[in-house]
Amino acid sequence: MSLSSAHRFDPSVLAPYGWDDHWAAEFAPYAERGLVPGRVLRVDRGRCDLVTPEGTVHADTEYVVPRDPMKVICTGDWAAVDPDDRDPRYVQAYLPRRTAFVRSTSSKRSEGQILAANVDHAVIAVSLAAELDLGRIERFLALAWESGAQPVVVLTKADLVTDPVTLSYLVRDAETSAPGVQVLPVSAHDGDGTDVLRAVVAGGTSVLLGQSGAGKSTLANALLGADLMDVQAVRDVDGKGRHTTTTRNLFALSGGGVLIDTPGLRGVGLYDAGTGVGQVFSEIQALAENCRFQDCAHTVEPGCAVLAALADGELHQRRLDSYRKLLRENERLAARTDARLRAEMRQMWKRRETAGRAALEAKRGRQR
Ligand SMILES: Nc1nc2c(ncn2[C@@H]2O[C@H](COP(=O)(O)OP(=O)(O)OP(=O)(O)O)[C@@H](O)[C@H]2O)c(=O)[nH]1
Ligand SMILES: [Mg+2]
Ligand SMILES: [Zn+2]
Repeated sequence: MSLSSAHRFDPSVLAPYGWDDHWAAEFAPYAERGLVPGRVLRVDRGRCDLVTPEGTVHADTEYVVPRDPMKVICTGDWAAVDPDDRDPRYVQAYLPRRTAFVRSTSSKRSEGQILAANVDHAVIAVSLAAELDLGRIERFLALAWESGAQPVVVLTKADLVTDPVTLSYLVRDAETSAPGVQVLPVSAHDGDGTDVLRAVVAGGTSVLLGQSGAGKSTLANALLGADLMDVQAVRDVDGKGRHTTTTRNLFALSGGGVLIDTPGLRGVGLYDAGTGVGQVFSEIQALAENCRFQDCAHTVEPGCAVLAALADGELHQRRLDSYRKLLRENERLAARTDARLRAEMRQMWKRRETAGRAALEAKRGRQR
């Protein structure tokens, strides 16, 4: 390790941002090269801001932007950056991710887009200002489980539901769609529930996810105790209007924990989320273990425990329909990814064949 970098690097500075023994060990080979560790606060057009022992630095991301969007450096990543005697500074590498929140970029393509890296809690913000869309909650949950983070559902703007009985029904509806997941009604305006949420996000890194206008940035400001994120009145109910937040931003919370605010997501396509879907519908999977046939499709089979649960009201038809829908979507995407891979392989072989033939002809030409 170069003396100067050893001297400069005081890891305690990065502790509030989640630096620990694990990251120190991962970073060791880069420290030997005289590089500086940093956590990505935000990424913006080929550059990024990182918090480092040398303060917040701006660095070029050219070396860490490969063609695969899943491998592009992202908010929450831990990186190795040039020391301050280099100008411009480059991010030289980023450390292997512990978790990654990924969605598919659009329904027509089958590429994954990474939304946040090294996240422990996925805070799914759903507004109580509109009718609860349980299917959307289930979709976000599938991606959250798949990412490796522990999800929590936050029902925002709880002050708009003035009747406590109505509120308790809404919470219960969300809970039936989220087995094993905490559902928290929260109001950033009057502070209800924010203490419980603060306790959840105090450990590790949390990412706020949800539709535009769900109140993510308002919640971030409430947790931060400062107006660091811009907030704007919702322009339309379906979230297709302008998004207030446009980049993903990482903050250290004074009470412990790290928070990432993200721009609203219009849609979240599943991306290779089979395991996640299973976890969202864990009660259906548990029921299915008692079906007479192991490959039961829960449609007409005799001795089907899922159909029996539907019949006696233990399981709701909406849940089963939603489960099937997400499973189908995930399978379609997997098939498309396979088709794309096959097409790429064919093209590669074709190119090799052409190149091989050209080389052979050139050789023959020389021999003649
Ligand atoms: N009544 C009420 N309104 C809230 C609450 N939290 C947020 N809002 C309002 O909801 C609107 C949208 O809030 P934002 O925090 O900007 O929403 P966002 O999820 O960050 O939106 P994007 O950045 O576009 O993704 C603003 O007008 C807020 O004042 C709340 O607890 N109660
Ligand atoms: Mg916002
Ligand atoms: Zn069955």
